[in-house]
Amino acid sequence: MRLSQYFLPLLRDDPKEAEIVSHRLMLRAGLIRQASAGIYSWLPLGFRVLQSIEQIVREEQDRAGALELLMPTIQPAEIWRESGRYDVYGKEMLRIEDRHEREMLYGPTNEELITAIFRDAVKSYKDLPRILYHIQWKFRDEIRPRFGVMRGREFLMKDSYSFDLTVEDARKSYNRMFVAYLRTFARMGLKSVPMIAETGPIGGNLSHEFIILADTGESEVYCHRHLVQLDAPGANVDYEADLSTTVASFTGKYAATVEKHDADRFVREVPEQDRLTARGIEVGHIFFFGTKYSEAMGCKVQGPGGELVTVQMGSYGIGVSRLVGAIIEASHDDAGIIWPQSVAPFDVGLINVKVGDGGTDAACEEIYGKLQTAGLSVLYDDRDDRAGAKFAAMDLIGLPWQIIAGPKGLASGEIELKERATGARHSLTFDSALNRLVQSATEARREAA
Ligand code: 5CA
Repeated sequence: MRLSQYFLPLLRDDPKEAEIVSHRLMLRAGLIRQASAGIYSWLPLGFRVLQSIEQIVREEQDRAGALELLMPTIQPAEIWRESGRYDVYGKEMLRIEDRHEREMLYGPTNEELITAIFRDAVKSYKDLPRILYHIQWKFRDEIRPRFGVMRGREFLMKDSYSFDLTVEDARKSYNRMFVAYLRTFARMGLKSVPMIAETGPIGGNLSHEFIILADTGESEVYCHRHLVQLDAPGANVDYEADLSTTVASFTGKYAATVEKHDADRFVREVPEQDRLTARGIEVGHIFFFGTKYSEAMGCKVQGPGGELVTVQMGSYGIGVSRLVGAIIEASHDDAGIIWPQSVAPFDVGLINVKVGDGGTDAACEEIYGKLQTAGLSVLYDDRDDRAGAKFAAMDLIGLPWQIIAGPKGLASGEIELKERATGARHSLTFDSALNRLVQSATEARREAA
């Protein structure tokens, strides 16, 4: 992509309304624009990141055996009356009346709709277990939308729903999603810590929040330091196998959000030097709520002995749009964003230091072509602007690599390769730079399906 033909409205100054660094950088780097409080448009650069994140989430859901479908954003009120949540949900739910005066709503979550679909389609235990998911916009009329996409009113969520015959089977589905979540966040360069959490309006009595530690996190969290050091399971994880020991290694030590925190237990169970009190961002939340919805909505199947069994259910959410902010919170410096390559909008930024200089222009065109032929995504800064301004813009938008090409280096057959994360710059031939870039891209995509 040529920057001269792209749509990348950068802001020089920090926008006043942005309280945290990710919100500031998302506005400055031209990723989003606010449409109204807590509701955002995704500009081309931001949309590319959102889509990469969505794709990683999708691949790990598929790998865990979940099946993708797509439910609408608008739902009928009736099913929420069936579950009993229509009145309970309160002002957070955006209620709409259509032209026939039918009560509708913009879905804040989808337990009711998926339960209705499953109930009407599945009659036998032979069609269990199943995990269904979609990636769809949600609306919650939060009292205080803030921090940009981190606490929006309209936001993109991946939500999965599991259907099992027994509590024991449901626990297996829960474990599958638990492991898939660890892998999903790790692929985005994030270290997530699962923590016992409050179930709130979704219900049930077993739930884990997946927390990214960051100073600007909304919630206070408490955990054993060792949990932060654990590595996520590898791509070869067998989802058909018993995952309970893997899950146990992540749940065996103290970890709780402030709502579930037990100060006495924390002190009793965690040696002083291992007690970690920090702030965290909730990027995912998984729930087991048994028959809460299936009972209320009559979602039953015929069991092996012909008896009717009420289906055991769980639901599993990931904040897809929130993750864009969370990744920036975890990975930035004073100059701007530092994208992990797996979610970066482009692999590499090519900076032509002297646009208008025949030799430099021709060399950059050739480099631009070769990078693309090698399968790399490139943002080519071919604008006639000061070199300093170009460097600052490229640092701000945070692509993992930069190739800086100017007449001096080119005269001796070299370009400069800069790694955004470390700031390290090396003068080398284009061919060696290309090798390095291809290797880095291959590593970043190693786990892609
Ligand atoms: N139905 C369940 C699981 S599918 C559910 O709705 N869970 S949730 O309420 O915890 O939301 C799932 C995830 O969506 C959260 O972990 C969080 O990452 C994200 N999320 C929730 N509210 C917002 C919001 N206002 N803005 C951005 N992301 C949000």
